[in-house]
Amino acid sequence: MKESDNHIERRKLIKTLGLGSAAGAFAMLGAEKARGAHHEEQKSFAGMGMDPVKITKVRPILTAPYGINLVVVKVETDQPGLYGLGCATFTQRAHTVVAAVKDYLDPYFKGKRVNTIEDNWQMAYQSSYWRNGPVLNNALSGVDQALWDIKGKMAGMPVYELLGGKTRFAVDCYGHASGNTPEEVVDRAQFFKEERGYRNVRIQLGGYGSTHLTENPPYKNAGFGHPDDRTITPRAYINGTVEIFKQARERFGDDIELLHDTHERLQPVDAIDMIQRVQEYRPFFIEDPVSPENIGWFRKLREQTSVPIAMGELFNSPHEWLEPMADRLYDYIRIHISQIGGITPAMKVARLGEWFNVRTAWHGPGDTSPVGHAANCHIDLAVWNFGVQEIGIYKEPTFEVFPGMPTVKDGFIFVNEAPGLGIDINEELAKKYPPIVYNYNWTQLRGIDGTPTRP
Ligand code: GCO
Ligand code: MG
Repeated sequence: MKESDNHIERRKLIKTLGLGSAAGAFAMLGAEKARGAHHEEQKSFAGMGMDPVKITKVRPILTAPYGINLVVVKVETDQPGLYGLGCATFTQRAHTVVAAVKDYLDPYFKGKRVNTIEDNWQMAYQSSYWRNGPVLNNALSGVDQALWDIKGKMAGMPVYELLGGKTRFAVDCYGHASGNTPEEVVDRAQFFKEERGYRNVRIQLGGYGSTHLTENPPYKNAGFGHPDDRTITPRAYINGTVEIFKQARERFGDDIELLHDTHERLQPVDAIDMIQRVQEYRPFFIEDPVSPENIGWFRKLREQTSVPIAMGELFNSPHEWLEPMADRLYDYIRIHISQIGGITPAMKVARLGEWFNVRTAWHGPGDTSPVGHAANCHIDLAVWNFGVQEIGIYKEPTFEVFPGMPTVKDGFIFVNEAPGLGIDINEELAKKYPPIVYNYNWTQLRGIDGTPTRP
């Protein structure tokens, strides 16, 4: 194998610095590499030992570079230039997370050590007495992920190395193919397969529950509800979903994995019916067949289908995932890792899943910030029971606002091979994309008679 420039560089560096600090040199090389992608302030903190670096500031950053409110937390330390980033994105209530970080976690964490991540997590988690909610968990996640980022920088290695190292070369992912007609959906799936090299594609007819199929619902004609409310007709949604699976299999045969998100929009018994009807088309998984409130239906569902089930993006509390996981009632865990408090708890969920053959499929659409994507992928690289990773298609200015964010090639996600999470934020640029006014509409779902329906 021809000695790459990399090797020549490395040999030169070690020569100049002398073996004593080879480790530091390697880290510096890593940091050098990343600097291209990183903000200028970065420098190597490798080999500086863990104690006594202290937290000096915990700051929320709210930005919307692609029209979705993202909350990123920056943890600053008493070491000049040493800081970490973490995702705290709960886009539906972004301002409340910002307040929780600013008014509670900043004063709480001031002066605390950066290296005692587990202790910091447990003590902060119980500091509100009431716990396990989306706002406080997201706020805590921002700090937790940032502390892993800092520890990686101090150790001079990517976070996946701290989590046990790679068990695969990259992260297999899936894309979102949707359209208003079955043909449009299958065409979009073809784009992912043939132009992007994806092996896994999620297919949806219209938005979740195919609400575009219901026009002039009776409750609106009767002046009930709000004109912007969305409406689901379960039969139309189920038939449409069966049709897109049918047409996709006709076009691609088994040369593609097909995923679908029911998004908890059906009555459990209808979800069982739909899953039985698409079973012949061999879905990779059906996601959120029931709402977290209907977890009790899982056993009934499991008894009636062999279709793999994915669940969990709405989970905040261990009470929601523990027993169904231990009872092997689903196959993929879809948690939005900031919703449960970050990398520290997510690693525990992943490790637990290993014993019940539940694989990871962390939540990763647009309302997971690029920092959250990096955190997802570092875990994905390190855990044995990885399943698949959701990720959207990102465009500028996102890459400029978040230098070092994971990239996708041929349906695989690659993290930036740099110390920590490998990602940074350009705060000046982020300020150019102030938060948007959140649009609730998509959650305002009703049945044709106006009955509120879980979104
Ligand atoms: C998914 C999800 C999302 C959510 C969204 C809520 O599987 O990607 O269901 O699309 O609806 O994250 O804000
Ligand atoms: Mg979903």
